[in-house]
Amino acid sequence: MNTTQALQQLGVSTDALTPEQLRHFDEQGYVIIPDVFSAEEVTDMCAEIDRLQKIEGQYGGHEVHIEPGALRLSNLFNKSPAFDRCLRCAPTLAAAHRLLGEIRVYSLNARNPAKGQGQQPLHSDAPRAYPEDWRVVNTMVMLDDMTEHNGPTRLVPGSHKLVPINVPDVNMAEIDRVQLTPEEEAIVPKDPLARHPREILVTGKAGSIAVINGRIWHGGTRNESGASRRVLHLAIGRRDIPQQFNEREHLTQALHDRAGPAERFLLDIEGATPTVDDPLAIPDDARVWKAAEAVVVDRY
Ligand SMILES: O=C(O)CCC(=O)C(=O)O
Ligand SMILES: [Fe+2]
Repeated sequence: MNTTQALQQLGVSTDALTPEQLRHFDEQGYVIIPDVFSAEEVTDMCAEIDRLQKIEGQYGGHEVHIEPGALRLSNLFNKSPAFDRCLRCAPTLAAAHRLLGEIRVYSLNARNPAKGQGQQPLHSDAPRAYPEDWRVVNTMVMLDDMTEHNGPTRLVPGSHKLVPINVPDVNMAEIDRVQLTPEEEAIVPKDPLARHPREILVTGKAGSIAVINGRIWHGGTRNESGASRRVLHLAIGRRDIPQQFNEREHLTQALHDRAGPAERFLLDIEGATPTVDDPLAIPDDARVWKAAEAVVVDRY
């Protein structure tokens, strides 16, 4: 199996994005697409998020990192079949295959900032070893309307071509520190929590998605209104980059049994033996979202 075959088997068309959408994604580093998931699909996924968040509470997200002020969940493919449909999210998979070549799931997380909270440092989700080292395509799947008031994602258009900043430590793979030249250092925001002069807010109706190049400078913002803002982060990685969440090591019998060949390929669980009885077991403590360090060098 390879990515082309897997996408074909899943009925995902590689021309799911129009030439105009592809151009926007290449040049601006993101594209917003309405009506990708139906109202029924959104309702189904929301019900599962609410159920899981009641169980996991403040430890939600512990498999990757927790974030005070925002409810998170991770390991969602193992926790509910409601999210299987994300493996057929055509715009994300088509954009990822085109940018990254051979791909697999990087992670599937959920995030919902609480009232008055949720401002994240402006960051990139992936580091780079060289300028065109594209590693991750991420997606904000909007399960509530995302408005200017309930903590929308902010991003800086075109910044995927700049040095990655404040990459979460869990995403660094083989890279110890992000290296940047003095010229690059000069453009790094001094206060990563502050509004960037060129940032825009990503908004859309429930069922819309925003597909982003994982290098784009982005982050969650403060939820001013307190209205629910459930978003899934469907992240797809280049197949040779370690997954943010290793699906093979966390495989449940249920996911193993229901996944077809193309889904097993995309999750990279082909031939894996399920070892986890209860994916909802809560640990005693969990790590908090943290950015990796950066270092200034003459050249890289
Ligand atoms: O949920 C959001 O708006 C963005 C979250 C994000 O970028 C992250 O947690 O890495
Ligand atoms: Fe992010």
